Amino acid sequence: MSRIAHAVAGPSLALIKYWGKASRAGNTPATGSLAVTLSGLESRTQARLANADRIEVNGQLQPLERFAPFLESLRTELDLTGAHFSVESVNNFPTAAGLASSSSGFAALAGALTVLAGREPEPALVSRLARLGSGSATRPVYGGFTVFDAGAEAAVPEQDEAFWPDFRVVLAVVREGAKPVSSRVGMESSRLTSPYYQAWVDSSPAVLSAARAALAVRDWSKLGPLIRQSYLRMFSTMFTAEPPLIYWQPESLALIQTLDSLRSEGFDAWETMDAGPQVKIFCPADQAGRLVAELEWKVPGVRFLVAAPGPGLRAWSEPE
Ligand code: 2P0
Repeated sequence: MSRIAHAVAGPSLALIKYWGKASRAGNTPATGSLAVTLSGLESRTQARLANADRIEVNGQLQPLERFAPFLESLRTELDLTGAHFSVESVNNFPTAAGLASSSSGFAALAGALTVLAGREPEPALVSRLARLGSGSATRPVYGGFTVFDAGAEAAVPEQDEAFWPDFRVVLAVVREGAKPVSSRVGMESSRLTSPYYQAWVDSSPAVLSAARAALAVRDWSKLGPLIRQSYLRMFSTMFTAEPPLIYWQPESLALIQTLDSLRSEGFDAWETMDAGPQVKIFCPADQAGRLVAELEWKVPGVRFLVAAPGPGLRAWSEPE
């Protein structure tokens, strides 16, 4: 009897950033990251055995080049030599726009193929397999806060989703479309051409370990400036790449500057950005509503979503 595998994963948003690879072949990161798995946003994936590989995301057939090396590695790792997969995946949030859809997408795909192979979706295994698709996909296999260390093959859990009930993420969606340069291409260009890339890599471990310590005591005043340091140092390698990578839009900078003045009025709201124009803001739950109201008024034309730390990957299979 044929089986269908299901998996659900949330996107992984980094407080401390991964940008650059230690080894391209094995897709291991040059910088360690600390991230939170988000609730409410999710990638839902179904997979079946088929005669040829076929991947649909949000109803659109995908070019196989991006997936072929990943599928080939999973066939080997999961003892499925010669098998092919038909995959359908749906995101309930903008895809490829800097909202970390590759993290939830590849985590869900690795989870679905693991259970399709008749294996238990053990987080350590699925995280390692997900890395072969996307580095950030190692992290949302776990719920709550996770760490993916420099040079590591898999992420590890740091604090679960119940650890900081007061923690919220405000996602400010500045542009809905797909980004012009993928993270993979952007980080390689930063590594090869930015004179600041090595300084970024060398200065990352201290920021990561200080952030882990601040998270452990749930201290906004210590954690916030480290979050800011990490994304601004990461972007410095992009601005100084050749050609320069400028993902920011006018509203991105307007949000950054407005947040700076809101902090001086007492908000504990600290932003980050990824390879796209969206701004993501970490803040206490009791400030999230007021923060959105202030930002809607001061930076028009931006759509806001609010998320909290969410659960890790769920994967199961059933007969069809
Ligand atoms: C992160 N990003 O830590 C960083 C911050 C974007 C900026 O991980 O080449 O899609 O597939 O391993 O995981 C995005 O990079 O890159 C990313 P690959 P990935 O969340």
